[in-house]
Amino acid sequence: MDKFLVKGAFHHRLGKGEEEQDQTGEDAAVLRGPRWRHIRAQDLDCDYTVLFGRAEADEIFQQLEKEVEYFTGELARVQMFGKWHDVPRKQATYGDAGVTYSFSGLTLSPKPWIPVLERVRDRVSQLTGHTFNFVLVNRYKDGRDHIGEHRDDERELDPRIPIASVSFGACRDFFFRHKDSRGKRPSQRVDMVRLQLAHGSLLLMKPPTNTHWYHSLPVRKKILAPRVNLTFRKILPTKK
Ligand SMILES: O=C(O)CCC(=O)C(=O)O
Repeated sequence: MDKFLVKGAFHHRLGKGEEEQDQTGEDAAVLRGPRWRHIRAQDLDCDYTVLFGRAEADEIFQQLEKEVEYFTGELARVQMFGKWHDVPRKQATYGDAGVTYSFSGLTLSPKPWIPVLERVRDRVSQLTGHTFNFVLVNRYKDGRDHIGEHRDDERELDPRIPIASVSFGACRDFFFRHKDSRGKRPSQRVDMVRLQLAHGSLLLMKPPTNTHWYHSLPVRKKILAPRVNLTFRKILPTKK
């Protein structure tokens, strides 16, 4: 499926103060087991690898396209400054029975796992040693769909467990911005961290990254192909 160019599978524009360790190509990763790229900056600790080779990533992407059921109606809209807008992408949640999470001011239960999501989840768990009870699926129909700057620092998330972000489809830019370097009068100057998330890739966002850094997937109008991103999370049991 050539339209999903695995451009810069390991392409990461290094910011000042970031370290780069280990670099190799996708084929080698598939043959010898994944090679990690470690991305470090002030309070940022992420690891990146290509988890699925091209053929497997294509197959999973096609299954996701067929089987994931996205939110519609009110859940596909968001209120900003008192006005309702369509969310600029599609979203769905799946997870363990009994798990609940807050979304747009509502307490929701995810849909039960489907085999394609279990397949990706189990592969991530096998590789990282972490287990996940929830996944948020984001589908971007093209480069106009996006997600604005936010931190995944909700209190319901287990703060010790990384968020595992697995991408399929179009390769997209992904930016991190430090919380103290936002706005007109930042209290610190910290360089942004810019990544490209390739087809079949895994980005592990490890603590304390999401406490200190916002992330976003910016608009890229030249991108015409769709992309599906899965963020596997560990949600803490609700206190009774
Ligand atoms: O699509 C992506 O890579 C980002 C998704 C994201 O930011 C999130 O699930 O919180």
